[in-house]
Amino acid sequence: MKRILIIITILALLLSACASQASSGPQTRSYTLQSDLGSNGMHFLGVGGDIDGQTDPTLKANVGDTLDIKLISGEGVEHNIIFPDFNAESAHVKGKGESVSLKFVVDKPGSFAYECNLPGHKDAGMHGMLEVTGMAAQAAASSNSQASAQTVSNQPAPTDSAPATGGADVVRDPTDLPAEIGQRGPANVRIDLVAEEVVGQLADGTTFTYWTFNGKVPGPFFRVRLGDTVEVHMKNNTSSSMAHSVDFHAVTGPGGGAVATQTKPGEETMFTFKAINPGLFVYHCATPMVANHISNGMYGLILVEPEGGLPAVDREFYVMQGEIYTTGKFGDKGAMTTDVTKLLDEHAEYLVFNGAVGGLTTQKPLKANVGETVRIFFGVGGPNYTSSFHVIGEIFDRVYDQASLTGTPLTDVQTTMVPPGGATMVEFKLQVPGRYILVDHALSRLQRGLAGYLMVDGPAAPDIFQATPVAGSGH
Ligand SMILES: [Cu+2]
Repeated sequence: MKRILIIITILALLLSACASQASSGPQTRSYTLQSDLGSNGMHFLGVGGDIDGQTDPTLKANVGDTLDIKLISGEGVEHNIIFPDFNAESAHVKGKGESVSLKFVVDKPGSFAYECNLPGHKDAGMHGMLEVTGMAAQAAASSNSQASAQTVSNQPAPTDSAPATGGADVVRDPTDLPAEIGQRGPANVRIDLVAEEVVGQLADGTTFTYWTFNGKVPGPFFRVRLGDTVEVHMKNNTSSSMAHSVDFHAVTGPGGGAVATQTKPGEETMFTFKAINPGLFVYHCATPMVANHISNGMYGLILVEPEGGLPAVDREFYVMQGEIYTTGKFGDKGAMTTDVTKLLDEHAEYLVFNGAVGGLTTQKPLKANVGETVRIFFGVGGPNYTSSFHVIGEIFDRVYDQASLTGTPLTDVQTTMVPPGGATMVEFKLQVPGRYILVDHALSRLQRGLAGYLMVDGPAAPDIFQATPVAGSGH
């Protein structure tokens, strides 16, 4: 019995010796950070301990310590945390309250940055510093057995391998636009936008994760009148991974509304503006990285009719051009998302009218009849490419250059230039039946999906155009 007691005592002494040795050596430093989105941008907020309540707090450690970071999504926007100098990168948090952990050993002294590496989030403010004190050599001795970073997540791994077929139809029908306003006086008008992230059909066998206004690309066509007071409601779906917003080029005020409408998933914002300039204006999401939100599909047009409305035409169409920067190459099959490097290099894989390859050709072509005058409201979401808008086989009778509706239109124009974030309004009469093709006359883009059809029905007009050889013509 006595012998057993002695053994226990020796064991206890040994254990306590080990413990005291451990506390004087490398330690585990635990920090909790919570993502935060407010009017002053996106940030990491310290939770608990020395960093409680601090914005983008400076974290501290000694060489050889294990850093144990817990990242919580405070607002339901997708984030992660990375320490580039240590090749340490956490999984992504998505839903509000979700958390991920990141553990790694700091093996060198110095000042190092940490940040969220989702597109635009660092620029929006999500970055801070890690200060590591101590000697590099000591670190090498104490930590070379556990050099690599490990990540632990409480959520299932992202499934980017969704089936490529069966993506939602995101193509906005080119006839989906409200009737003219015409003669009424100024009024109060309410418009509603809902940010919806959807896996849509980009091309045959290829899907893409679109971010949309109201499920289609482009977003809804809005029609108001000069002098109207417009109440804009901006809702972001609960299932969204990102915050979204809207900047209307028709607005006179900060950010075109973008400052007032940074909207977290599951929330709604609003603002009002008075339409004091007539014209055809682009609107788009303006949440960092703005180019990413636009290229993913978040753009549309709003028409502010001048007093008395626009001249009467027989048909109106709504067409917008955009670029898509997919992870795979043009023509690759499968589920695609955005390649941010290609986006920053302005190297688009796809260019599309109304959201998808074939959207305005085989799926939803423009249709009209001989004798009718048609109007196309054409805008460029972009975010980067200027369009040389042209209809093969037609001449624009009138071009409201730069979508200026109050000046005298240009007449008899073949091709008109429309910059990103810009628009035009063109009108022309149809005399000859057949298929006309809408293009950007930078025709390499035709090979990357950029085409639309205008199908014109009606009697032939041989006095204007004759495709069959005439007897005696020598052909
Ligand atoms: Cu957005």
